[in-house]
Amino acid sequence: MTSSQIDPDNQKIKLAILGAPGVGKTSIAKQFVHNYFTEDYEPTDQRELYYPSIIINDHLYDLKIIDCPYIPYFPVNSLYEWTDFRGYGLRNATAYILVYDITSEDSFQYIKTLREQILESRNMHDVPIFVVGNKHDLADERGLSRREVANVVKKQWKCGYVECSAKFNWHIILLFKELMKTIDYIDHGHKPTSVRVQAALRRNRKPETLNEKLHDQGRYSIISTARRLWVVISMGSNF
Ligand SMILES: Nc1nc2c(ncn2[C@@H]2O[C@H](COP(=O)(O)OP(=O)(O)OP(=O)(O)O)[C@@H](O)[C@H]2O)c(=O)[nH]1
Ligand SMILES: [Mg+2]
Repeated sequence: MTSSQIDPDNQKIKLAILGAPGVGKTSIAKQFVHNYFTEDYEPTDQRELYYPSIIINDHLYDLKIIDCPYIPYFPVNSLYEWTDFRGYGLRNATAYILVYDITSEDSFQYIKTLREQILESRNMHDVPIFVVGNKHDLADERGLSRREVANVVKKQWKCGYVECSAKFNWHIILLFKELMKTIDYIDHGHKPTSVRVQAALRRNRKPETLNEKLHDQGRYSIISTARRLWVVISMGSNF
């Protein structure tokens, strides 16, 4: 597949960002979508939605990122989802990003419980959970050791694990890239060898080529790139 043959049937992906209060959920979403960070803390009181699009492995995905306010528990059934607006739309997410603050052990305990509630509440077949340790810039004040957490998350939970700093925009793109790789793998499986070879041959291609193609369609403009992950703003995407 070449850049001019990007799959026109964009996949709709709903990502829910969950975690204890103040761990940096909003900061991660805003840094990813708008390259914006502030030290000021304004607790999120109702869910915020972001609509970036992403190209990975020549597949175009329209994302709906749900930045959730703190929820005391995951909505165990659709009745709970409807009665508490904070948890609305969470039960059918395509993937979950569970954020904790590496300086707060309590915030890890929170996502531990939340993960159990998610697993008990819905069918999680092919629904990835990604655990994110935010505020890496404060690693001197770390609570649990990285090895301890990575061991639990990767080996026991079989989940992806990334540490990042929304403050310094460190590993934010990486986090979404790793998650989208997982989702792309679930959707498309392994690429056929011939496509992989073509992809390798194209690695030197200038980013502008794809940007221009998308611009020609009048729908997208690229705001950020990192190796094979392309983050684009989708004009008027709504789902
Ligand atoms: N040092 C540091 N501070 C951060 C980082 N990310 C977020 N913060 C700060 O942590 C505070 C909370 O960040 P938010 O993004 O609002 O946290 P939240 O998880 O959305 O909080 P709620 O909406 O209340 O659940 C703010 O003061 C941010 O500036 C980071 O990577 N490093
Ligand atoms: Mg918030």
